[in-house]
Amino acid sequence: MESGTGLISEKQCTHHHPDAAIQQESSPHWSVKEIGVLLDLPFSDLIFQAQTVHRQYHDANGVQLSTLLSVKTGGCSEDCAYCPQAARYHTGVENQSILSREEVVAAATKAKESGATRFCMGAAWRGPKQRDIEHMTGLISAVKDLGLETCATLGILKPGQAAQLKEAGLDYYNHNLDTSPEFYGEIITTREYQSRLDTLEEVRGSNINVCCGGIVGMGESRTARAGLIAQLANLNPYPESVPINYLVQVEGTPLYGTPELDPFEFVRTIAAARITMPKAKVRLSAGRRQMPEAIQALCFLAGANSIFYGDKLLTTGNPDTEQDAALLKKLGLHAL
Ligand code: SAM
Ligand code: DTB
Ligand code: SF4
Repeated sequence: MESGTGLISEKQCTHHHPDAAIQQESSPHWSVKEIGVLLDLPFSDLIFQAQTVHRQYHDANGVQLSTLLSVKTGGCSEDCAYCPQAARYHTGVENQSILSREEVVAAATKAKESGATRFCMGAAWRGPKQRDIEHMTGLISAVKDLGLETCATLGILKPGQAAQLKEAGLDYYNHNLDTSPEFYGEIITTREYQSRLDTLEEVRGSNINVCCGGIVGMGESRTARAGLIAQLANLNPYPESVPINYLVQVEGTPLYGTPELDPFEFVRTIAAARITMPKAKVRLSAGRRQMPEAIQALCFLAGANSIFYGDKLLTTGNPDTEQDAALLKKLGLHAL
């Protein structure tokens, strides 16, 4: 990769494997080291490269808007160190059993009226049971009937579950790798990295679009951020949607009090995602409420072209829609 010139051609794959041509077409192989080189570039060189790639593949001023709804909140059995919904941490999140079809339709209708095009339903489960899948299929088809794209994030999927969700009209499934394989054990011990890759295979195998990203600001190194991006970029094919979350520190979680990461590191991570996954929608995800507008603008410049839109993420706050509409207007960005 030429550094500093900003002249990008799709990365050449150097593998001599018989499938190399296919691999290159859908997902050129990136090493952690190469992504580390990108992250180490002078900031302006990195942003220029990302912006150049962005303009080759996307409407430079378009932003996709997704609204989140927690359809089942709190009481989760897992130990994800960032998560306010894990039962074992005392975060003040109130448990809420699964919402009814009427409640979800009301929230989705409001999201559509506000301008969202995708509605993402999250559940605090290790993974869904068969009766949960049956309830979710009802929610998915009801949201789909409103003319919205549907997304769900329900945890680990067992064989056959993704097919049922697809059948109900699910367009995207979100399942994050969260961080690099090496740092992962510091954050989660109740499920393996491999289980995440297996769920992503289930989703891919059922022809559901993959939404997969991670979290930045958990005390990881720059190399760990490169490791996360390498994992994502080397999925074959890479995800259609890549949410990059900036850790929302919630009191009571083990990661509360983690030294704040310099926001430029977050912007760099967005740029590396854009360069390595040129066709993906890269989402500037959690953490925007804590982020100055100027940093958000840098994220758009670095190739982010999707946001969570609506007053709430799952349990924590997000900028309100009026504020976001004003920000998009100021920056001359339009909804996709
Ligand atoms: N329980 C399911 C699972 O873990 O797959 C689905 C919901 S879970 C809350 C979805 C994702 O939200 C996590 O993988 C993580 O990337 C993100 N997330 C959770 N808490 C967060 C926080 N405090 N800050 C940033 N991202 C967070
Ligand atoms: C994703 O990558 N980020 C969203 C969504 N996928 C499900 C979740 C962010 C959660 C932030 C903490 C909370 O609100 O509970
Ligand atoms: Fe449970 Fe998901 Fe939170 Fe982990 S991230 S504790 S699996 S809700």
